[in-house]
Amino acid sequence: MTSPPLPLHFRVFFRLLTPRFLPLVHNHTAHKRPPLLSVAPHNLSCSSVVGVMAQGRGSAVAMGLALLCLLVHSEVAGAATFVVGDSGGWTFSTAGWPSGKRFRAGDVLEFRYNPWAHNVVAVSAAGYRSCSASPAARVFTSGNDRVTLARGTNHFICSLAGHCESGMKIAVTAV
Ligand SMILES: [Cu+2]
Repeated sequence: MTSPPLPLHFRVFFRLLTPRFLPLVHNHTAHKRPPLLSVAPHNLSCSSVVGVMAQGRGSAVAMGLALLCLLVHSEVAGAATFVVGDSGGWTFSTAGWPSGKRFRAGDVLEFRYNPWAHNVVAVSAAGYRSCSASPAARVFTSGNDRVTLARGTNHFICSLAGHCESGMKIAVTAV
């Protein structure tokens, strides 16, 4: 015996209560860039590896660890998350939001919006200019979409009628 599904308006209501719609007011600038991987099992840290190498006792293992340290600190640790539009979220007049910010390939854009009112579509430069999406375009509709930036300029629009024309579009260049 299963109970019938909740009526749609209840489901919408509960959906709006979920935590991801509530924290719109917190934390709108880029998060700090915490290392994704802490290379410190037991007493081993990157600095101790460097110390071992400096003392001329470098082994293949230490070499490997040193390389890993380099990788972790240069690439992976650099990934940051940006909430698009900051406290206003992904909405009209967001087009100017990227200006003055520095994005890197691998950084994540988090689009927060009401999924009943908007969407996010990854488009080409031409699609950005003309506010149009090709049928093959990636479309995001969750209301809390995380999109990883590729190197170069990444373009996104809302494809609902008139929204892109009202500034619901961003071009984000990642280096
Ligand atoms: Cu929209």
